[in-house]
Amino acid sequence: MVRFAHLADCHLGAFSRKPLLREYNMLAFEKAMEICAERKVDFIIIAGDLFHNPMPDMDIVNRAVKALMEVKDRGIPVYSVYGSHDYNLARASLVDVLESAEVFKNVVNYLESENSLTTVKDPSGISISGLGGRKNRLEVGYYQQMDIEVPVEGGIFVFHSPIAEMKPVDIPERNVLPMSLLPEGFDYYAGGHIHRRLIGKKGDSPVVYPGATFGSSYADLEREDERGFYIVEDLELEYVPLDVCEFTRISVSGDGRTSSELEEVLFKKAAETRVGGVILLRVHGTLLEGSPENIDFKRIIREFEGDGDATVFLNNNSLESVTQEKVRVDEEAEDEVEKKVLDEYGTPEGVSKRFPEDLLRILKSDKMDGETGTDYENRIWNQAYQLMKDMKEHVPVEGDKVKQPRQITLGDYGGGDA
Ligand SMILES: [Mn+2]
Repeated sequence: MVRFAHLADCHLGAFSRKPLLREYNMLAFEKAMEICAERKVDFIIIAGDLFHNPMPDMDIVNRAVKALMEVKDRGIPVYSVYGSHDYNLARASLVDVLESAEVFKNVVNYLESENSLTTVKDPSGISISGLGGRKNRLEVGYYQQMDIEVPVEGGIFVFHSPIAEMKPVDIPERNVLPMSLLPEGFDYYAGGHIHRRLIGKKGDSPVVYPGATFGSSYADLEREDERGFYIVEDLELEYVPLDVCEFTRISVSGDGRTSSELEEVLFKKAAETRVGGVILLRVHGTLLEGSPENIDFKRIIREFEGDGDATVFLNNNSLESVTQEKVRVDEEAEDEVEKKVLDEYGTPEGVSKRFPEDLLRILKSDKMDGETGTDYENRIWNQAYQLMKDMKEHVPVEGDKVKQPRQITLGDYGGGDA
């Protein structure tokens, strides 16, 4: 009897601007490690994105290492692969440091193993192989070239990629991995990257995404799914939920209300809502008068959060004012939509049509593999600044000067991708 735990997408350190959410996320992981110890699993697999970024804050590192060492000291090995968030091509990531310190074993590094998979043998006798994720799904190329010997003894294959046949339709992703590219012959495919719990099949073997242990975005938290991980005993799957806090979902419509009426409704709602945990506040609809900018959401959030045992996640993206001009767009491709919108709105007198296009192109450029959040933001800012400087006579200036480039530090980066 072999019993192992399969977790993925812990994203420790996520929600850096929301201390309470960051704490819940960490608590979920600590709880998972405690359960693994209590249940005396033979080993633990973490299928990528253990951390939200390659170099998390030291307090996060400290607690993660403590939790990992507790299971390790009980003789439970931990195997991991890189995720798309905690891998860094240019420099060592924390995952590398923890591997060097033997806190856990990073299962496979494809680049070093030259087109073939290496296998780790757990003391229980189970073989574990794996291939981590890369930014922008670069790992798909590795799967295409990889030479894989079918393991005689079966074993576990750990991966961190979206499988085409299993990917939920609402996750846009260009480079998905067809199931056929997963190497054949394993008994269990331990997936990560998709933050939802999904089970598929390759031949007779389960292909499993346990989902995120807590989540790392508004969309993750808004889903009413359970969060947790799997304990697998002789290929029988048992889902272990991780409940660390209450979730309260509040939806308020602006339909038929003015901005000040809606603001009043929200303050009243905040005054009568006395819950701890996560409050997911969705404000939507079309205002009769006034605009969303007239509403003091910051104060409303503070009002909801009260003494600090609740944390509010606000989504007011679909709140509109009736006077807001709407551009109807039927095109589907992103660049066609942009072109249509720019054509319809036009640019202000004296501003070249190319200005918004160029600015959009700069703002859309992806973070490069190995680029830190700070470097990325500074690069984008400096390019945008240069463009604005070139168009100085057409853009708002302070006095006679264009605002200078600034140094920015960014906590959460990596955006909304899983
Ligand atoms: Mn993830």
